[in-house]
Amino acid sequence: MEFIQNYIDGKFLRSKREFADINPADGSVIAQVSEADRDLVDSAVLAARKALRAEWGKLGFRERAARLHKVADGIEKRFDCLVAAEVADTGKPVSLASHLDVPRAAANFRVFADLIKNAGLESFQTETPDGRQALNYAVRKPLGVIGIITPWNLPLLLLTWKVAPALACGNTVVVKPSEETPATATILAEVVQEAGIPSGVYNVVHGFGPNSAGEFLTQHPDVNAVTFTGESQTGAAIMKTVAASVKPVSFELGGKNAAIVFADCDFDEAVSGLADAAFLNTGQVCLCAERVYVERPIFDRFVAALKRKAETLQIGSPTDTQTEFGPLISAQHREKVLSYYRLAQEEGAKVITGGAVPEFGNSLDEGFYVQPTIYTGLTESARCVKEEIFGPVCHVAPFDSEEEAVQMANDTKYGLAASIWTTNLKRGHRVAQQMNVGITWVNCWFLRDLRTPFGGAGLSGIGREGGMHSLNFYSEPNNICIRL
Ligand code: NAD
Ligand code: 6OH
Repeated sequence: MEFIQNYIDGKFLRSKREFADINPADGSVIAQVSEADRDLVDSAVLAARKALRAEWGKLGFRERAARLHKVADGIEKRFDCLVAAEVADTGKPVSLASHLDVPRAAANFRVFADLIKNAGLESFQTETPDGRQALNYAVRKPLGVIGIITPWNLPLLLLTWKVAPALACGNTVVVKPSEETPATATILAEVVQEAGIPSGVYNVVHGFGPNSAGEFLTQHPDVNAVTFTGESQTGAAIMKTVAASVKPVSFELGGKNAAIVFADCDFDEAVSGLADAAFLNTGQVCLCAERVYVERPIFDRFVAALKRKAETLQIGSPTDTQTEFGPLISAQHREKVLSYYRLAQEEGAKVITGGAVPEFGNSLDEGFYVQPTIYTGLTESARCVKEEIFGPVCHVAPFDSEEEAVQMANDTKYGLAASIWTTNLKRGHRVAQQMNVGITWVNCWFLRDLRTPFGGAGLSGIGREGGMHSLNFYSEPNNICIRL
């Protein structure tokens, strides 16, 4: 059996306690993982602090960028190994990991390597009322040691989305990947080492949240900033912890995202887009649409077409290249999703399809599968319409006017993403601009340009990452005023 170890100051380290890494497709144990205790987290932060003052701290941005490109090369070289590890840890289909997760990890390093080379500085020519002149310009300095805490749904993609800009800006990092998916962050340590990134710049500590590595990292007085992707409630707990030492935070949190489908949409494009938005990664993407509002004249036809899509999804083993739909991440998460499936019926939902656990008659029955599920008939105040389920499930409701659709879509404490489906260009712009979210897609979903602002309003997060937004979070401006 394999061991997954912590990576601190360029060395792989075991600790006293271990926990099991489980394959969600059949419940088997993939590896034992070393859980970092407080001393190990302390040594990771110390190594990161020391590395800031050593070679890494003296490198210019061109050389940092060159090494980040080498990390991207290394990810591409280990493509198959990273895909296999991600598939085993998450249960996501191999087709998805090889089209989305691993290519995006390489792209994250390339985009931020190029951006740091091309980003300009803010400057002002100053004239005061009494006639003095000055030139102001702000240089970007690293924040220092960044604590990075990530979830299990897109493990390598979301980790590198933070590691790449943090390193591009000259910081050092201590990452705490999700306890469910420790493998790819650990393989990345080897890639980073081979790319010539000095020891101590990238450190990995494994473990859980409360009273474990996650909390030890966010509590640490020598961590200069915390960036976190995960549940809104966890974000609240981390915020409390970091308040004691007033650290900057960037939070990418949960969502209860709406899609609005107008009768004038390209019907087939909308059905296929919504099938992705509801079921991709078994519905475990923060951007997934769990609330779908469809204009009444096409409501019945749309529900029937989405049901066909759900029922023809190829459910199976994640390692089979034909599989489109894998298990949920864990037995515990399946229990949560199934509790919402039961609640939906108690709340009066009509089950259009799914709502149960599929049967395979083989080892996959030990996995954490649920059926893709569509409900209709719930009131807008139902808990299943209000709370993030984070499974392959959506509720479809009819609407009669644009105003009503906008009002229902915005009636949530979350504010991450929305999608609008219409062939009326003016309506697309008009409705998109009324969405109280961080990201709105028109006639598409999860189509990403890594230079754009990414993040959420309300319970969905604090701040934006992406492009210059990431550079601005991961650096500290020092404004220099020169009297002319
Ligand atoms: P989670 O909040 O349970 O865990 C995320 C990470 O936080 C894990 O590494 C965990 O160990 C750690 N953690 C938990 N408690 C902690 C604590 N008290 N202190 C420090 N660390 C702690 O989230 P999850 O279940 O892994 O992921 C699913 C959630 O993430 C969903 O709510 C989803 O919407 C959200 N998500 C949001 C985005 C986004 O970009 N907005 C992206 C992906 C996932
Ligand atoms: C949430 O599960 C998905 C987040 C995606 C990104 O952060 C991204 O950069 O595409």
